[in-house]
Amino acid sequence: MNKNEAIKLVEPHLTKERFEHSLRVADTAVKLANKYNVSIEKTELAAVFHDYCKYRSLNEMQRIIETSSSLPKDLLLYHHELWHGPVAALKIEEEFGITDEEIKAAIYYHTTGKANMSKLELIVFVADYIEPGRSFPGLDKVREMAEHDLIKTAWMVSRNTITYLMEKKNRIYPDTFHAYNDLTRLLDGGNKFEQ
Ligand code: DGI
Ligand code: FE
Ligand code: FE
Repeated sequence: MNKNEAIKLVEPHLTKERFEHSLRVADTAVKLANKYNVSIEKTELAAVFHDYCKYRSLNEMQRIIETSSSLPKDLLLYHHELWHGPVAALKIEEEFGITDEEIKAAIYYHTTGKANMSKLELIVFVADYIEPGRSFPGLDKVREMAEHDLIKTAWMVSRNTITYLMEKKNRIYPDTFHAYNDLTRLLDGGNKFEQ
């Protein structure tokens, strides 16, 4: 499947704003893929499909998580905002036959991140946050870092998201913390006490 075919499949499922966000994430992700030597074709598909299930009903997503043998049930204990990535990773295989594990993982983890992210996972995680339609506090610095260091950029995204969630007194999914801890370890060089 190529980017244009993916776009045609995604568009009817999203609002105009969300669809345009997805296209901007794809453009941003492709720039990062060029800079950091990642497959452009995989990046395009992962980015175009990343929010494919954003507007599935909560009932449907809940049912999919409950009945799937591969999705962790603890997702249901956390905010439903965390469900659309894992559900989309499953659905694009089921509905469109996309079996590529790297693409599916980048979609699956785009909201939370996780430990040991691949370059493709990092790129979708970062592009979703820095695409030109976003305006978060401190975003200029994150965009600037994306020109230089993918790990440091993902670390900033992870830190900003956790800080924001804590300020709102939201609960934080373990993978969200795992991403932060792992990226911090990579930046540390692992040379502090084993933490
Ligand atoms: O789908 P998008 O709006 O493009 O962006 P997204 O999928 O990255 O994130 C959706 C929201 O999820 C965003 O406001 C941050 C939030 N989020 C990320 N990690 C966690 C989380 N929300 C909760 N409650 N817990 C988390 O661990
Ligand atoms: Fe999303
Ligand atoms: Fe998104």
